[in-house]
This record gives sequence, structure tokens and C-alpha cells, in this order.
Amino acid sequence: MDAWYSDHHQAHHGQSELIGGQLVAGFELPLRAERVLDAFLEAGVGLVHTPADAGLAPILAVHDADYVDFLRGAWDAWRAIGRAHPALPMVWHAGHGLPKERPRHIEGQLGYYSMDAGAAIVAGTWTAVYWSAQCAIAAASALVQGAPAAFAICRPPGHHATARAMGGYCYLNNAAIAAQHLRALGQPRVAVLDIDYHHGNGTQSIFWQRDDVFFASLHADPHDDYPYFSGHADERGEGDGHGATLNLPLPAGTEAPEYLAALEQALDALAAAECTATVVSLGVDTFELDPISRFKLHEEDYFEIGRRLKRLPQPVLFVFEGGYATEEVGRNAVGVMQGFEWEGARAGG
Ligand code: Q9C
Ligand code: ZN
Repeated sequence: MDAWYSDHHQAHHGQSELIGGQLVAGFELPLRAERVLDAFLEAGVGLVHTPADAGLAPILAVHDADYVDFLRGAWDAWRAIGRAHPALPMVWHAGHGLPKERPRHIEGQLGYYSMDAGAAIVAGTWTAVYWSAQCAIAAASALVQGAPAAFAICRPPGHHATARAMGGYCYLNNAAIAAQHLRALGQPRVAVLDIDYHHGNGTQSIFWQRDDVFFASLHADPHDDYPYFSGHADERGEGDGHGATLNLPLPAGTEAPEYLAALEQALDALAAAECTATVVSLGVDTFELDPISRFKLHEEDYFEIGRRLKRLPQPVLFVFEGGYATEEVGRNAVGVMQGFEWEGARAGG
């Protein structure tokens, strides 16, 4: 399988992060995507392409236009009030529904268009998130042109971003944009399987009321971990989308046997949903040494996960999400690709 990668992600760097009540250097580093690219090339899984520019239309098919305008202009607005350090949201409307008025001041807008302080904006953020989304769009296009699988090495990640809010290191929801693009290109029903450690709250909310995109997620129990307010087992979708969302929360300390059992449950549900293509939100922050997570998967477990994913409705698009153990993130992510390809060759030959 081939991969799509753009080095524009490097422009998004030097973000700060509030963690445990302290402002620290962020975990979501350029090195992460570089390590995934290096591991992909080293393993010889396939070719790496630079994405073509498909423009804003596939992004606007998922995200609100005013939110996209905000992302594009936020750094300049922040500079215009004399600030040179990363922009972080710090005030939120916590009432019922959306705030009535959009604030005029950039500080208010940062809160209006975010869910937490986990998505800092720096000078290169818009360029990076735009090209991250273009990687997912280009890989989705390759799938409809006949590729059996593709890997979008996206950075920044995307699965926490909703139609109108950033958070958890995410700005544009690459997986949702890819799923929507597959729909636009004629796929009747698309599956999204999210195996990042954290619940894909943004993706869930985007497809919550739809039955043409089935969303299944394995993640840390939100009683105990980020994003805290969604990902409970009783969340199943609403309206037309009732039954088209499946959440499988797992406890801190989860190891491979329990993880793989939950994965089989998700794969059963996805098989029953009769989708014609799958987007996998691939986070490898389920790794035992991940600095912000509490599952206990080992390096060899990612190969096994890849093998199991061969059961998904084909073709399959992998979209890179989280994973913060910089030494191992490349091998772990690419291990999934290798297991997937290995199982395909075994079954075919
Ligand atoms: N104590 C992704 O993996 N902060 N985002 C967690 C943990 C936010 C992770 C703090 C983590 C966001 C794409
Ligand atoms: Zn994550």
C-alpha cells in the first residue's frame, strides 16, 4: 500500500500544552510524523506520494465555513493584538447549546471555536492542518481509483475536531473529511473505525445523526480519561443515525487479549453494517510506553491488530492520529500496515 505525506506539517511546531495544571512543551511534535514516514520507507511497505491540492471544498463538506475562516486567520488576529507566543483558548461557554453571539475579540473566538486548551495555534498551524487534510483527501481519492488500501500520514491529527471546534491537538477532522469524500465519490456507505487511545468525539459528533457513515471506536473509558464527556457505551447515535455509532470503552491497564476481543466485537458490527469502504483512525497511543495514555499494548500487538483489520469492509484507508512515544511511534504505526499486508498475502496466496 502507498502512503501520502506532506512536510508542511513541520510549520506547526512549538505549541504549548496545559497538562496537569502546568503549561509545558506539547507532546504533539513534528518528529512523530517524520518517524512514521521513516518507518514506512524503511519497511518497504509502498511508495510515498505528496498530495495534490484538492482545495477547500472537501474540507467545507465537513466543517463550518466560519470555523475554517477562523482557523485560517487566527494567528494574524493574535499577532495583531501584539502577541508572539502560541495562542491558547482560555474561556468557554459552558451553558446549554451554542453561545448566541460570536465574540469579536480573538480571545473570545478562540474559546468559541474550541472544546479545550489542547489545540494551540502558531504561525504555521493553518498551512499544516490544510495539508494534513489534503493527505487524507488524496489517499481517499486513490482508494476510489482502485487502490485496495492507503495510508494518510496526517499531522496534526484530527479525530477530536468537530464541525466547528478544535481540541485535543486536532483542528480539521482528517478521518471525517476522508469518509465524507468517499461518500462524495460514490461509496454508498462508509465505516469509520477509531482505534486511537482517546474517544473520537469529533468524528462521532459529525456523523451522529447519519446512517451512511457507521462509526465504531475503542478507547479509554471516558469516566477516567480524556475527552471525558463522550465515548460511553450507551451512546449509539440519534435520528437516522440511531444504531450507527458503537462505543467500546476499556479500562486503564487494558492489555492485548482484552483489546483484541473488543476489536473483534467492533469488526463484527462493521461487517453487519454492510459498508463498502473503511476509514481507520489509527492512533498508536495505546502503546505501553505512551507518555499520556494508560493501555498496555506491546510493539508486536500492532502487527496482530493489522492482521485482524483485514476483516474490515474493503478498501481501507488508514489515517494517522495519536501516538506520543516518539522512539516507537513509527514502528508501531507501520506494524499495523505490515500485519494488514501480511494477512492479505497469506489469504490470497
Ligand atoms: N492527562 C490525540 O491523541 N490531553 N489527542 C490529555 C491526559 C489531551 C490527545 C491529558 C490529549 C489529546 C489525537
Ligand atoms: Zn489519542
